[in-house]
Amino acid sequence: MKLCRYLHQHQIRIGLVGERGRLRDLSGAGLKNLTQLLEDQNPLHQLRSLASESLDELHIGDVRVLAPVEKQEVWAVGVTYLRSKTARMEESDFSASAYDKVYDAPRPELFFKSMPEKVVGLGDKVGIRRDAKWNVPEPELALVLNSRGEIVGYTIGNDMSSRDIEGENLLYLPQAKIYDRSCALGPYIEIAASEEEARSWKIEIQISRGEGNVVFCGDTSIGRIKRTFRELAEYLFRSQTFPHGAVLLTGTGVVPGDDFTLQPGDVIRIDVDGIGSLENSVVIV
Ligand code: DO4
Ligand code: MG
Repeated sequence: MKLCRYLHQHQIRIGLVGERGRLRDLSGAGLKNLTQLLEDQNPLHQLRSLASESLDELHIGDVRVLAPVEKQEVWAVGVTYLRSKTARMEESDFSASAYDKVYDAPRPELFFKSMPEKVVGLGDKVGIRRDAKWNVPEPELALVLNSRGEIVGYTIGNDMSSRDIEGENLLYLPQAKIYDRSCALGPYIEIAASEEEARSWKIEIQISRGEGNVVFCGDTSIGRIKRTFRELAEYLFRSQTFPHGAVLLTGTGVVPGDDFTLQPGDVIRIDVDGIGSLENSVVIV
């Protein structure tokens, strides 16, 4: 079941997305925010019960879809796919052994990505830094976790990154990863899927330039992520509380060739089988 956070008639509402863009307004059944549902002891049961009520119906094309995040911090894990490890070892002489080691180490790489209010949603612009020369999107599955560290759902994430800054020195990672418009999430949260099902999904990316020329496309299977989702969530919640829950990006497995960099105006589209499509155009920040 797909949940959506959207703006309609100047109000933020929560809706259930159905076939052919059908959107049912859950606010009418008393659901005022996402967190209320994510924190429920049995979100799926709660959602089914809300969905059985008679609800106003809209079309997704008539509303503004917002990033599916409220007060949740966004974190990310890195080097969870072999492709990510090799790409990073190639971009950096200086830090190559760090990437090599973390791929096999028991403790994963975890880093802070974004405050919720800085996340951009479907149709918003994502940023490339004005002081970076080599910029890429990172298409990633994102885990939606409640305050108990339970995986309640999945959404799509784009971990925008500056590879030249990251490659110059590992200590520059926060500057390569955290800046205005560097994190996109959306469009929906898929609530019902198990980890096994999510691991069977494909994640695809397409980057278009100018009159729709495709300048890069690629895909991978979510099942290639080296670590289990439970393990990733468990490390995030070790010695740290998230009173409103958190969103955790699970790493990228699709990296364009070394001669590719994003340009302003490029359109990035990320598709995940079980969730939908997240599309954003690029702007310099
Ligand atoms: O250490 C660099 C970041 C890794 C990352 O973001 C990824 O693998 O997706
Ligand atoms: Mg990443």
